[in-house]
Amino acid sequence: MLKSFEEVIEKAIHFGPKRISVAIAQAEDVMKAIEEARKIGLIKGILVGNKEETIQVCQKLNIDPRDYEFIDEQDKNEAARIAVKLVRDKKAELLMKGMIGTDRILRAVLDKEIGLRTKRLLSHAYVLKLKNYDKLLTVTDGAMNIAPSLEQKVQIVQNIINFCHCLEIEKPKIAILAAVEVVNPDMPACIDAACLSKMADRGQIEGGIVDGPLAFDNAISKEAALHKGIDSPVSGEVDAVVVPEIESGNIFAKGLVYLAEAEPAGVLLGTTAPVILVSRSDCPISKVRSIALGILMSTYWK
Ligand code: COD
Repeated sequence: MLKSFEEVIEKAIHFGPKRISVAIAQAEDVMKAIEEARKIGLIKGILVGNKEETIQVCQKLNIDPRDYEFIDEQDKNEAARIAVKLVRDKKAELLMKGMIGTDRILRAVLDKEIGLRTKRLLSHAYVLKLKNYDKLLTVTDGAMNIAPSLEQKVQIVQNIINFCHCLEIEKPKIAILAAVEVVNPDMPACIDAACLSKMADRGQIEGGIVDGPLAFDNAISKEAALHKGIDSPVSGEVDAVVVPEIESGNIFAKGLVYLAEAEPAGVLLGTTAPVILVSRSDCPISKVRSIALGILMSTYWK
């Protein structure tokens, strides 16, 4: 099991360098990340966007533009489509969101003609390293699916189990979060959580141990769970938490980053090739970590 981003990066370096297409690279934090990833042998970059501005950023950061391939496109939507198509046409192995809104890049990824769709639901993994938790904790889905149905949650859970396998977690422990741990019929998140848990018991979701509904305290702390008389196979050892909808996941993950100094990374799951999807405000190193996760996915994802 890979328990830290250092281990993830170390492992990913063995499979690099991979070709990555970057949608809108003309931003300092994007180029800092790309250059760092290139230097440590993770990637070779194809930079799509405003070439002149990207070269200016490179010069400011003492980056040699000759180390990169450029595709000049001023329009952001068109640049996103070109970056996606490069992956679709196998001219790049990974896609990275640069200085562009999440919804714009997602629309290009979802495009029926040039996109990276598969038969699966696409979902997002927000991977966090916390100071007081001894392994990586992944939150899903706080960035793509706005209000998933039960059917979509089944796929979100299956995606996150498959993602955990890429981190060499043999039987990942997945907590389905709600506000309480009993099934309250007035709380739809509880009902979905109970269904998902039972579906995993019956083999309708495979490859992990799934339990819910669990309030976050009982998911993350065995002690808290036992205190409430809950004997859960995932309590205190969760690899991933599944949140009810996008707002709770997004607020929760960003709350941990800004208030608890969690180190973040983010990738999209269920695409034909890995998509690095981090917040524009995330620091360059979080983008390098995300690229490393993407490389592991391009090697291990099933
Ligand atoms: N997986 C697979 N296919 C999908 C998915 C998905 N998760 N979502 C939509 N599709 C398919 C649909 O079946 C349809 O064929 C096509 O894509 C368009 O679907 P719509 O009309 O629902 O898609 P859009 O373009 O209106 O919205 C898709 C977005 C991903 C843009 C939308 O869901 C969205 O804005 N999500 C939140 C993104 C965001 O702002 N995140 C911020 C966090 S940083």
